[in-house]
Amino acid sequence: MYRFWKEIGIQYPIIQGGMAWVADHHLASAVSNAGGLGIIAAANAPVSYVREEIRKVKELTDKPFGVNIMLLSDNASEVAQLVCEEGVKVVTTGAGDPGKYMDMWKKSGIKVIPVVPSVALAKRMERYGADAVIAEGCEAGGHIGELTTMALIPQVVDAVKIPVIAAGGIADGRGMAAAFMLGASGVQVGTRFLVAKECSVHPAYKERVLKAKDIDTVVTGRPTGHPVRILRNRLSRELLKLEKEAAPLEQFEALGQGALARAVKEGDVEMGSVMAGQIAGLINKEQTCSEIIEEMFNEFNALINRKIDI
Ligand code: TUI
Repeated sequence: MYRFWKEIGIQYPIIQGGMAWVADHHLASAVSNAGGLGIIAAANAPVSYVREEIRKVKELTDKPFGVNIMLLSDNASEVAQLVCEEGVKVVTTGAGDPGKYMDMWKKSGIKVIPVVPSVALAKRMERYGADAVIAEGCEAGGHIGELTTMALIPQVVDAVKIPVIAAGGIADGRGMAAAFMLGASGVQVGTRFLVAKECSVHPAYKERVLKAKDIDTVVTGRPTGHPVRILRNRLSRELLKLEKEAAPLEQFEALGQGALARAVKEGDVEMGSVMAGQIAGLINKEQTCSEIIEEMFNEFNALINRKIDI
């Protein structure tokens, strides 16, 4: 486990989630400079944009960083090549099976860390030569699988030999310690970095996350085959109404089209898709990435060194 992080070259076993439209060079460089692993999200962005983002991070930090490739994107294969051309050291993937890119990435010396929602996919990724997996429970924001972090992590840990990084519902040192108790070797954190000072998501989006309570997220889009966890708003109510009526898929697509960008860029937190994890209710202050990472790690250390009184 420690060898893995040493090879990547980061100080704390904390990876920033590859949040679509959110995880740009500002956030990625701040997380990397703070000793975690910053990630640029390629999402559906044009390849030229992703190239620029990579170059900007290189200007802002000498520390390692990665790129997240969202496999549902039409240009995933072009971004998959771009990371080789640009000498990116770490790739995380989401929303699909990155199998067909694996050889190319391994030949380029890239550390590949796919996000997986199940044991079966974790085992397949290990067979393909993945360096680690991020096992993401359905507490996470955005596109999710079926299992909770609590159930998923120990089952994936028992099924593979490569390091397992836990994601979904982790936003403080307690969550991090719990993940390590389940056998994880690190954590991926998304929602807490959404409200980081260096995160350029629209202030109205941050405000919604900071004000969110425990029960404020819902899962929409199940009928489309791509369930997505978002904060409740007019969009979520309309989507869930369509689900109840078993409306045709085109109607979901019409509502969902551009919805994430509407929230992230325009701050439309009513008809935009305000993706956030269930742990949003725990997050109530804006801090720098450095403060977030230091605080999480200090809490984690205090807990794992503590004898438990019963
Ligand atoms: O990818 C994510 N979270 C995301 S992607 C995203 S952009 C988007 N927006 C609307 C609809 C769909 C995507 C927003 N949030 N997390 C990682 C993740 N990967 N969660 C679940 C999965 C996953 C699911 C199925 C990974 C692999 C998979 O495999 C299916 C297969 O091909 O075998």
